[in-house]
Amino acid sequence: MKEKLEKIRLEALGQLEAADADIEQIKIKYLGKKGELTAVLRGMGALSAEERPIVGQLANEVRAAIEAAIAEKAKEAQAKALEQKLKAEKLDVTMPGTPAPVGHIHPLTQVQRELEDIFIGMGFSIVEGPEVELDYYNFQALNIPENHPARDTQDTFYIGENVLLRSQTSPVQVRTMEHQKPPIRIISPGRVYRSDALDATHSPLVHQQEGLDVDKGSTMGDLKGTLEIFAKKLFGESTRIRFRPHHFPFTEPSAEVDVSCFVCGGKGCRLCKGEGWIEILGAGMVHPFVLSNCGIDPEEYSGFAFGLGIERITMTKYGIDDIRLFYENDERFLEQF
Ligand code: 2U9
Repeated sequence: MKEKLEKIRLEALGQLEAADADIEQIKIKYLGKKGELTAVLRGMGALSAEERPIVGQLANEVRAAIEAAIAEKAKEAQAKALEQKLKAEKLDVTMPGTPAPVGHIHPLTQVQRELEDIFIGMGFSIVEGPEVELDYYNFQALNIPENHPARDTQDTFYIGENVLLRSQTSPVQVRTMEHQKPPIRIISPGRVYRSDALDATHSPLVHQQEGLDVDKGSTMGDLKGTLEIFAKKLFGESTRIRFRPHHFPFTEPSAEVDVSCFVCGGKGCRLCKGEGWIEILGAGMVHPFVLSNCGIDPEEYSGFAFGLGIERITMTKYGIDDIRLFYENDERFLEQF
């Protein structure tokens, strides 16, 4: 019996020495219910009263030795597994991060900000106002009579009897003149809505920027000077402007303003359709009725105003021929700006 126990100790400890020892299998083989050491212990009943305690103690020593060796082996295995895990998951924090795709400013916003910077540089402030407007501010206060075609529902989105989606940002200028005494020098960028079907050159939603200057002695010369500087800063120093007589209910005199073509310098090309000039905005001296409607005495003050479409300016500047490209969120288009 003692030899058997010694043999089991040597065999078990020897197997546990192996690098790839299967700890669980060794535990079952020797210490399990049907294990070799368990079998010896079962045979102890046949021993004499003198031998039993001796063999019993030896058997316990062998069990303890095997259990200790198993525990040690398991600890090593755990340590080894942890070391391998740490190695596998090693993170080099000095490695460069994975760049997240960063978006950028939409071309319409880029142009709006460029226009704002130009006019801020000339002393204008930026003012915004509601897109859902009252008929009064969008038409009546602007000297646009009841029967004017602009008021037709085929041109304007009505929400209620006298509530609509603004068709121009002029209401912002009216609201400003109602509660601010001159001098006033503002631009009002923002969305405006027209009941137009979406096609290559029309959109029910477009972005506009209007300007208003009201002061004592504000003249057409001030208007021309302001717009000339604007045109040169936007389209280049050699750009010239010209005024063509026009009519708007809210300005008198009114003009449509062209810039000399920045591609051919005025000789005529595809962009300017051979004209040498490109229309970019409308302007004029604020109509005295409009000043009066806002509580400003036209005998004491005068003002000029202008309005431009940001899509139109952007399409002209970048040679874009379909307005829908601005709204379709196609990255192949947007990433070019
Ligand atoms: C007040 C008084 C006068 C704003 C003006 C225009 C001429 C004009 C269009 C250009 C392209 C709108 O986006 S567009 O379709 N605008 O031609 N706008 S004068 O005149 C005002 C504004 C407010 C109180």
